Parts: sequence; structure tokens; C-alpha cells
Amino acid sequence: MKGALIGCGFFAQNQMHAWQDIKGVEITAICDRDTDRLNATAKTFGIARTYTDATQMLADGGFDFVDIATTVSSHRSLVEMVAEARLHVICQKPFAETMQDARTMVEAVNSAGKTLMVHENFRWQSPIQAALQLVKSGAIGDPFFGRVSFRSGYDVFSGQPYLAEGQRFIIEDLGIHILDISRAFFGDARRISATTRRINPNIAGEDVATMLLEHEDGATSVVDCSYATHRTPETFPQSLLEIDGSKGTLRLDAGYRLTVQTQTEQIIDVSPPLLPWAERPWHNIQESVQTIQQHFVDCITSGSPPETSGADNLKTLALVEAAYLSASSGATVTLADI
Ligand code: NAD
Ligand code: 89V
Repeated sequence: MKGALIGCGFFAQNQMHAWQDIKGVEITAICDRDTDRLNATAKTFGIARTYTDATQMLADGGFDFVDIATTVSSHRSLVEMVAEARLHVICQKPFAETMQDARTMVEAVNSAGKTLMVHENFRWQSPIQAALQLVKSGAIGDPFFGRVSFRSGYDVFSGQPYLAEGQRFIIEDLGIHILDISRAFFGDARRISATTRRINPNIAGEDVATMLLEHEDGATSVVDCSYATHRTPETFPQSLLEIDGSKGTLRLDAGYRLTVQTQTEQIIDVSPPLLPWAERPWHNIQESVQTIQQHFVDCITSGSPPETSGADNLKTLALVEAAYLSASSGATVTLADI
């Protein structure tokens, strides 16, 4: 299977490493408007075909899928171009700036009869997968309450300066992952209420968000995120879990320590492996990049829809929109209205 990548920035380096390690996949062309980033990436990964214009790369073709690793404002036009070229597409989160853009992209790729997956990788982290498997196996009975928590003081702005500039920050960039994890455990939500704060005076958007979700099956989850939390141990980029079920509880604590309490107590080390190209503390995220990209390839091969397909991601994006609406209005928002 041959692929092409658009966007050779900060995070695309992880995607390129992961493609290199996925059997049967070769990235044959890359594109970035920034020639320094383009050439540096071509050199690191030995890519001969380089482009500064995605239209030209798509016209030349020679690949089966396109990996879009640009920031959100370019997603709609790029996804539509890839759909027009009748290729499979994997696109980074946040998938879209508006629900309308997201729905249009899903429709465009659907009409082309191709696979569309959103690179929503946090639910694919191996510690989260270990917890999900336990809950799905019925180990703690029916889950009725959950907390998915991401609190950190890590400086994300040095690697991704654009995060300091947008009017929206933590829900759109990070909360989107944490809301998606909540969906993976508890299913879709009926209603959400949220509060936000900006603690760091040097950024434009909110860096603290607390969200309360009422899920369709009656479970409640609290999704809380902060980049203004300075504490030890610094847990970046770990998502922590507390789940209460009818037969027991599960906790994923700092240091990838998973505790399951039923009649007995089980403590499991679910530390993610350190892939050869990965580095701490990002290795947890980096491993999930490889897992999600492998899932994309498997889905194209088998013809089955990805778990984090474009259509699925509409539900996560709706939670993001609803959370901002709730935070600004002070009201609880019904997801069906988004
Ligand atoms: P970045 O700004 O470092 O890189 C984006 C690159 O895309 C830039 O080099 C830019 O020149 C290029 N680009 C933009 N529009 C283009 C176009 N139309 N044609 C060609 N090149 C174009 O950004 P980043 O930090 O790498 O983030 C990229 C995306 O990845 C964002 O949406 C971000 O939210 C996401 N991200 C995801 C994770 C994760 O764990 N899933 C982690 C970090 C970032
Ligand atoms: O995963 C992400 O989307 C990143 C970070 C972990 C820094 O929030 O932007």
C-alpha cells in the first residue's frame, strides 16, 4: 500500500516514523508549503518525491491513501481534494472547525467510496486499551460513573506555538481526545455542561475545562482537563481514569498503574512500550500513532469502517462544540441540538 503525507510539521514526524514501521506500507510522496520542513522530512525519511503544492502531488498520484497532518484550517479543502482524487484518507484531529465542515468531509469521502479515518489516537493508547478491555469484559460490571482526567503543567507551547494563539485551546486541542476516551468507555452522550478558565495570561484561549456528561445509557462521566496544573509527578501526557461499575471499580493512576478492585484487588503495570524512535514522555502518544495507523491499514484491507472513522468523529466534535456552547451560555446543552 502506498501513501502520501501532507504537512511535515511537529507531529508528522511521529506519523512518518510509524509508517516506516508498518509492514507493507510505503510513503512515496510528501508535501509541505514550507520548503525547510519539507526538505528536512524528506532527508530524514529518504523520500524522493517532494511537493509544495498538494494539488500537484495529487495530480501526479501513485499512491492509495493520503495522510493529512496539517492544522485544522486546511482540513476541509485537503480532504475534499483527496476525495476528488478517489483515495483513502486519514486526517489529524481536530477534524474540522465547524460541524458543517465535518459533515461535508464525511459526505465527500463517502461519495467517493473510500475510507476516512480521523487520527483520534488517545483511545488507542495501550494503557487506555487495557482498561477498555477490562471494562468491556465485564470485570467491574455495568459502569455507571467515570472520570477521565488530564491535568498537567507541561509546556506544550514550545513545540506547538499555534496552541497559544487561538481563541479556543484546551477543549479543542486536548479535551477532544479526553471526550473521545469518555465516549469509548460510556458511549454517546445526551447532554453536557462545562466550565472553562484561562489561568495562563500568556495564551489566548482557555487552559482549564471541566465537563459533565450524561450518557445515553444513563452513566455519568466527568471529563476534566488542565494545562495550568503544576504538580509532581508531572503526568503529561497521561489520561487518568476512575470508573465505578456495579461489581467493582477501576483506576488508571499516574505512572500507568491500573488497579481493579472487585472481591479482590489486582494491580497491573500498563506502561506503554518505548518504541525505538520514541522518546519520553511522548512515548505513550507515539505508540498510539503506530497503533491507529495500523488500524487504518487493516480497515482498508478488510473493507471495514475504522473505529475512529469520520462519521464516528462527528460525535466527538459535537461534544467539543456543545462544551464551548455550555461554557459560554452557562446552560446544559443537548447533543441532538448541535
Ligand atoms: P505544525 O504547524 O507543526 O505542522 C503543520 C504543517 O502543515 C506545517 O509545516 C505547515 O506548513 C503545513 N501545511 C499547512 N497547510 C498546508 C497545506 N495546505 N499544504 C501543505 N502543507 C501545509 O502542526 P503540528 O503541531 O504538527 O499539528 C498538526 C496537526 O496535528 C494539528 O491538527 C494538531 O492538532 C495535530 N496533533 C495531533 C496530536 C495527536 O496526538 N493526535 C499531537 C500533536 C498535534
Ligand atoms: O495530542 C495533541 O493533540 C497535542 C497535545 C498532547 C500537546 O495536546 O496537541
